[in-house]
Amino acid sequence: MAGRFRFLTAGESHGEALTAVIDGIPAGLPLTESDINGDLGRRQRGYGRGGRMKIEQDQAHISAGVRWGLTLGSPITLTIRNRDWENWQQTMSVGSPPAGAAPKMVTRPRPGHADLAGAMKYGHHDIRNVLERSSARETTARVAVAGVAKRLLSEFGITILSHVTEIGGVHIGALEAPWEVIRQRAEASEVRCADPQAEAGMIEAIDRAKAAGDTLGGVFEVVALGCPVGLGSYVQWDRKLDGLLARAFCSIHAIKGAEIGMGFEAARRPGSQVHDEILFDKEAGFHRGSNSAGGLEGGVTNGQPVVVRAAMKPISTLRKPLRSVDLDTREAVEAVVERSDVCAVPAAGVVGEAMMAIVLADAFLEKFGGDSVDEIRRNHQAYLDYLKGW
Ligand code: EPS
Repeated sequence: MAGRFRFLTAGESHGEALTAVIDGIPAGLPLTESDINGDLGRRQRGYGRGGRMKIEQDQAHISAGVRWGLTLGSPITLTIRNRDWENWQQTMSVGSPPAGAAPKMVTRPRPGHADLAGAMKYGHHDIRNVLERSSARETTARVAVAGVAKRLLSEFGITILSHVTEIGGVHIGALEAPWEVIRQRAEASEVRCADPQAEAGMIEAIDRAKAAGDTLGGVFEVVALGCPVGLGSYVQWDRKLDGLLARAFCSIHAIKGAEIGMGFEAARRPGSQVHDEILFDKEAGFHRGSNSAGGLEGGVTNGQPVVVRAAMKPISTLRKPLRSVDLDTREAVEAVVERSDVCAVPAAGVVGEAMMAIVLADAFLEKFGGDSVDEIRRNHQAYLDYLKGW
């Protein structure tokens, strides 16, 4: 990342809380906890989620960086309490557990999870020391951080939506609807899918996987509307916005691939069927009749919607476990079964929105940076006025 919008998260899945510190937010941005909590709720929902989501009601608490409803320009601290911690206080105790009460170690690594490689890397013999932090529960903190990024972007007309395009091999048909309609349909759907026929197929597939003790992955699409021309840069590899987005999306738990615009399909077609022709008229200025590029050319936004899709593998905790080897005995065993979800693709779409918001907020601050929202507004307006001359 260019490094204007910086953040770190901390916290174990069943520890006391998840925490994030964000640096780089300008002064004067209106911000309340409810700006963050809406998306935390959206991340928890979705057909195929497991028992944990019935326990949690994720809510962010702001404890630094905001006074009287406005950001101060100083770092912002967010905390989300894990309700389930009440049930895990001994297992996750910061001090040693009482003598004789040490919880059982986890020694049967799950194929697909960080369990085995993480234990070998950090020298842990109790896999709990790995799975607590490698759990996708961490995405709660990212979604909270992105609540602040989205609040900043919304001041400048940039909004982000997501919808599920595929679960367990069931995919949507052609969607000819405007983005706002797709957003509304996805928000009303249990699997966050805008195509009712595919939605029914996805729900059936999840039911079948659940009955078989299996899990399912899928694909979601994230779209940013309202980005001006010129975020990111073509001049250096680590400033290309497409590269930054691919990295951010692939950093989400269980994501194995990200594609931009037409993505992998562009590799199969001739150039004449891929590139978005350049048009001009007095009213619209420079514009395009299509958006195969997904809003990015040369690593720079071109004024079209920014479109990223990500592929999520099936969750690696299977109720009907795969073969594994016990770390202690070296014997062939079944992998450990932690309580988990059958499918979390709908939730992953909300996490994808979060990573899109964080990367765009960073690029936005790099382009229009200032210490206060007012200063950014002046820089932004001057640039928009300049673009009108094109
Ligand atoms: C998650 C919380 C976790 C899991 C899931 C994501 O809670 P628990 O382990 O207590 O059920 O449901 O994490 C995983 C699927 C994983 O493999 O780590 C959450 O808040 O999203």
